[in-house]
Amino acid sequence: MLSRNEYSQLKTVIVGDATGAKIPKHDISLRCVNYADNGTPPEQGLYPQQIIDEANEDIDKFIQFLTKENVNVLRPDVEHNPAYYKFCPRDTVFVHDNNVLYTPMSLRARADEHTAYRKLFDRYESVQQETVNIKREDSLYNTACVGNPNVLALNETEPCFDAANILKDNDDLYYLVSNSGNLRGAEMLQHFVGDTAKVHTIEDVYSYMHLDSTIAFLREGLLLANPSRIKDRTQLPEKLQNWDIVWAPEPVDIGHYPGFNNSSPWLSVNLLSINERLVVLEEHQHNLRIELEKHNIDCAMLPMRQARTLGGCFHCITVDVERENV
Ligand code: DAV
Repeated sequence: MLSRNEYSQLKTVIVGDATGAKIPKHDISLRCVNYADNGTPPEQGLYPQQIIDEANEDIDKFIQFLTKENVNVLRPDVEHNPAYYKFCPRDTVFVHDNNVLYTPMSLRARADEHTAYRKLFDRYESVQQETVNIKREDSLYNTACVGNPNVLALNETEPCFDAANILKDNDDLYYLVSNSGNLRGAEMLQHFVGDTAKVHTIEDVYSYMHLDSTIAFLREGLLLANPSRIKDRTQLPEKLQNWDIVWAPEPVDIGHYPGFNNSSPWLSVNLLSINERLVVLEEHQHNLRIELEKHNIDCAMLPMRQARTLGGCFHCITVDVERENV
């Protein structure tokens, strides 16, 4: 059985690759989903080589760490030349129980990204892989979202969501409704997982990309929350309201490459849990480390210099494929 939560002992993980990362062709999906709050997209084309090289150097260090922790590391297909990137497998690949879902991505340029990962699951005989193809017509996107966080980018013309809009806690899945996931997406996810899990939506918390710079699950009953988005525990689905909460301290802003910015400084929350007593944090986040240590969680402090530039820290750039399930 594949991973069912975010925190039990990690056994096998996919780690992304910055090679070939690019700004795709400009279209309505890129404008509404990635740049609703963020000026205009940079020109189409490969990211500057320095970004790609530094990201891959830091990925190599991360892989050395994972190997030392006896975690088996899988990599995206080297032959795959991405239309966007293969740096954040988390965005595309949803793993739960015996199921792998390649989600109906919000960006047109990411529609075929799943082909970089499919072969990695051939080794698991009983695992079912499903791809959702959608049309992504212009009517899916609402350009009124640009500059207005109260209007979401996705209409409800068809189900649409990135896998990183979801966090999993065994029999419960938490789904952020935002610019990268609509309500019909949550319904589709529920249909897909059937009676293996219940999908709970999180709404009116964060309009932009993904759930994993807003909440991280540390163990059953303990979560890390971003206080700039979750102001009060009543904004959480009922099942999470009685969990203990570590409120993330103000992040250390590691900045981004000039002209290329794909995320907020709150990628500090975007940690990868190795197990209930050890997580991987971006190396400058010492105040967060101190808070986590109070809960007996050790932190491996590792570099990810281009995290903000490319829009992903250690949670985004991975997919936990196998954990010791509880
Ligand atoms: O906080 O800007 C980053 C994307 C996480 N997958 C943020 C979201």
